[in-house]
Amino acid sequence: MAEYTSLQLMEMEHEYGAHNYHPLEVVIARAEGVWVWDPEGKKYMDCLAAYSAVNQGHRHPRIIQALKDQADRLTLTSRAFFNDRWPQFARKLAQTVGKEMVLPMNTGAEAVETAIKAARRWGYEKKGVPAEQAEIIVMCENFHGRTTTIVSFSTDDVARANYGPYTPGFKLVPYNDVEAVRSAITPNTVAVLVEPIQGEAGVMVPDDGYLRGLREVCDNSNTLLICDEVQTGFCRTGKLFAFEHEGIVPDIIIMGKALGGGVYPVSAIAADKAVMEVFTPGSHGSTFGGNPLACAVAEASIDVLLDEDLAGNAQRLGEYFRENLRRMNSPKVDIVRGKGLLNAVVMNREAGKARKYTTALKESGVLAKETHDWIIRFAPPLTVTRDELDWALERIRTVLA
Ligand code: IF1
Repeated sequence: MAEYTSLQLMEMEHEYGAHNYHPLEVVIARAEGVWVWDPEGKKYMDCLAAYSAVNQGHRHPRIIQALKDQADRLTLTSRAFFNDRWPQFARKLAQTVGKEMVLPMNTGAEAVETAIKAARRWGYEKKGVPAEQAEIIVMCENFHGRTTTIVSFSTDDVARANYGPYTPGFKLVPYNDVEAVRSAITPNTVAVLVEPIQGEAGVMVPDDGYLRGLREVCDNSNTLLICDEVQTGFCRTGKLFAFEHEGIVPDIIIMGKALGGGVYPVSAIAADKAVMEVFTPGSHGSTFGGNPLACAVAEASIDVLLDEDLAGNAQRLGEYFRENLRRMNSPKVDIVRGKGLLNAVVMNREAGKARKYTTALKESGVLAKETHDWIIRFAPPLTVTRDELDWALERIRTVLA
């Protein structure tokens, strides 16, 4: 018997936990693969995967084993000393993503901040931008994290209001519009920061050619292209990274979430030496960045993605999932969109807000989350099988009928 009931736990959280979320009313107490259980033993399929941080499925045995083995040897040294795991992980990650070097952090926002610092310093020290004049072009409807600098360039007032004074040096342009970026470039532009698919905005997939267009604009203006792959990375969209769908390579890759295998916060940026060498001793860091436990977990996380071809699974089952959603011809659904297993359903205005449907889905055993009132995001772990997807589709069909 569980120590506390779901209701007791929700009330306890309400009493002692800051109300910075409005969670779906389900308490998760145990998880395995794509399945989670509440304290009363009710079973659900997790179709959020912690916003793509659980691509390998909950508690993947190889990742848990790596965590346990490393925990029995060494967990944290700080970077004041070398340790035996970070060099090996740095090499593995750099070679896996095809960049010369990597810099380890912990959360996605920290990796985004690291990329911003790298781009600004590169601008001053390599491009010759006058001091304090660096500009970074960012996209309307972006989501890159919650630090005060990052929310400074958010267009979502819920995430940004009353956190000023805001960090200057960012220029907003519409997403999916290459010309808007081209005309926003100035001699002081050091970088373009973009999500290959905008997750929080509601899985906004840009036109094919958008990233190629940005790559060309950046090449022609000696500007760095930075792709934030925190949510789209590590096989979620059917490729190791979403930028691969357009055959381009960004100058800086921002990684997080699934790099930690749903077990430990691990993030990083990857770049070639021409960019990474702006970081000199003492110019950036983090107590936990590159810690041995994170490295051991992240190595196993990468192995699982590649050995189980989770990109291939996401590609195949993503097509299957969208095809089945469209075939439902639900009168409540305007749009079905996505890439790989990062998908969203946009409800029409008559249908009513998405929260009603995510609650009904929860009652039927499918956990999905609404975003921006009208959109339901579906992003199960990439280890999901066709039978498990059919189980979810059956319930989605009933709720959306
Ligand atoms: C929340 C969604 C929100 C991200 C991209 C950086 C970060 C994220 C593209 C920062 C984080 C998470 C944060 C979490 C909910 C979720 C999210 F987009 F995934 F749905 F909020 F927009 N770049 N996204 O998606 O990484 O510091 O969180 O490790 O804040 O509510 P983080």
